[in-house]
Amino acid sequence: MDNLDKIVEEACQAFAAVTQAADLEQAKTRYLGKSGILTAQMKLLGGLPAADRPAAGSRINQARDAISHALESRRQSLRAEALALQLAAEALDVGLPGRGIATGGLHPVTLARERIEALFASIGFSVAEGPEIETDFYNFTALNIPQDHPARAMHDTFYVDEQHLLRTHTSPVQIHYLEDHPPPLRIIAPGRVYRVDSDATHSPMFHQIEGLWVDETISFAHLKGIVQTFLQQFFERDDLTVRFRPSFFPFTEPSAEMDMSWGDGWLEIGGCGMVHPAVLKHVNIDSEQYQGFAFGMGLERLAMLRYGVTDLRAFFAGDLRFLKQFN
Ligand code: 2NL
Repeated sequence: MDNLDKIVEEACQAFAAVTQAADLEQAKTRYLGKSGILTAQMKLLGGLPAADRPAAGSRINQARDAISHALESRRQSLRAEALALQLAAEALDVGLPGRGIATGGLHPVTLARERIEALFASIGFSVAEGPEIETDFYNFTALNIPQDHPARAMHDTFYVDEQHLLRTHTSPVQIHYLEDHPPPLRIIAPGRVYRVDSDATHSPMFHQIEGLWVDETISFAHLKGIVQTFLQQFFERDDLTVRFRPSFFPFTEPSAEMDMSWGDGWLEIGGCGMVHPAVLKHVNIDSEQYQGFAFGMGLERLAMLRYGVTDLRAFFAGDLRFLKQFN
């Protein structure tokens, strides 16, 4: 009985020494458990004279209360320490600035293409698309460019295999369209085209936009009016004029190079002509009943002039400092 105070003191020290909840429960068992130190003191009560038992029992109860109290208060302080550690580890500084949202932008060639598509859509043209890998027939033969024709040498062609090539212009798209749709029809065909050519002003892959209008009364005058009005609207310049110079393409007759007025001079902007009867014949259209005009322009050229880009290679370099300017 005399060492009860010592037992209580030891228990308090043991509780204070633990840092984990599990160790605290072990210490509790050591003092208050069935075979614990304090329980052993209880068992000694039976050996005391009956008169001394109540007082001794009461002292043991006080000791047990003191230990229980110390245990509970250590439990609470351990819980508070754990919570404080967790809060410190999970702390968020809600005052930090956000990371910001990076939005992508459209490539200037895409911007130019969408602008052109919208302008032609407003006068009833549909957009036609087709494969970039073509056969010799659709890229050349149907366009009145037979085997061994010198115009094939003009288009330095990438061949995929004996039967397939990368289209050198988007005209094959229009051949497919003419096969599937009876006239009257008016379409533009934008897309990637490929030629064996690479220097400061030529990329082996570039973009073209071709236009085609076939009906019973379509003339060269319609062609010039449509092209000039389109360019005036694309560049937002009502004073822009177009000049045709005689030229040659196997797929048009007559044919012309198109220049537009720019500053004090002229800039070549594409080629055009009336669809050659041999081309119409390849797609089973009666060239006595129907005529059409066709034209082709380089999309990079139009985009450079519209957006003030001076180096063609900037379109293909993928430099974000360049691309972000169009955001
Ligand atoms: C140019 C010249 C041109 C065409 C493309 C064409 C298409 C069919 C029939 C006839 Cl299906 N012609 N397209 C006609 C004349 C010129 O492009 O300088 N392109 C960048």
